[in-house]
Amino acid sequence: YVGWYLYSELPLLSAIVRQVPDTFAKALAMQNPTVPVNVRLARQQHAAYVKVLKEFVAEVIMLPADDKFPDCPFVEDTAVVIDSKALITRPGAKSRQGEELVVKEALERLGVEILEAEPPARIDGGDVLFAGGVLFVGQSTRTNQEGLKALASTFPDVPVVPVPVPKSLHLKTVLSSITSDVLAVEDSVEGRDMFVRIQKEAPFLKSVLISPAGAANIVLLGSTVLYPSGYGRNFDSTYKQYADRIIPVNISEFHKVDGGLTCLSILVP
Ligand code: CIR
Repeated sequence: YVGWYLYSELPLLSAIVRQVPDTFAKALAMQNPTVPVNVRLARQQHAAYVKVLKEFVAEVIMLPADDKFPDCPFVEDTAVVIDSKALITRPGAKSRQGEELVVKEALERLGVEILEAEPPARIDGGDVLFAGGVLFVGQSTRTNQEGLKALASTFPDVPVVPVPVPKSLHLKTVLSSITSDVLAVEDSVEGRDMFVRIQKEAPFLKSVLISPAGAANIVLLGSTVLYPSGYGRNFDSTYKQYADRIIPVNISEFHKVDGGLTCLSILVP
């Protein structure tokens, strides 16, 4: 087992995911999808995503869906975990407040130290990017100053930096990490402005511009990149220079309600 630790690029991780509820077509969306969400297809896509995750993590904890919460598969928004500590968030959308309870219980079972955001703090995990040793926190419609402060007091040793998110749902809708020092950044005015802000704090971070909107939300597992293939584009050549392995994952039904790949899991060391 010592050998496994030495040679694997990934620490032993657990992943928390949550099943797709019957009410998923009622999930929040900034724009009503032109083609409605197909819940059956969403479940198939979710299962395929989980299957990919299982290749990389020691354990996938599958939480049951709750029809009261159409957005419950987007677990990323409910907790921010670094090392063995977590901030349980207070989701920014009213209809999502309460989703965090079962996630908190799952994290407790994993032995993670728990802190909780209290009103008036509002914060979604999708607004939090840990890159270059800095916690970048989107200031979006979902995450306020108090939410940022809750994060800062949970992780007092890490610098916490606000990044305005003027248009998109979350910070990570627009950018995410491809390697420890490269970010995939949406090729838009918003994306470029956000990256300028980030680079001010962490000048060694580089960027790769990605379009269309939403496609820069990727999951990094060791030196493997999972990227969303539901945008009708193949990004293999873009990511090849950064990753040993590239896995396209189609989550078209989740994109319809503003969800990306990172939203669908919480990775716990
Ligand atoms: C929402 O509006 O909250 C959900 N429909 C989408 C959440 C996506 N989560 C994320 O980007 N972390």
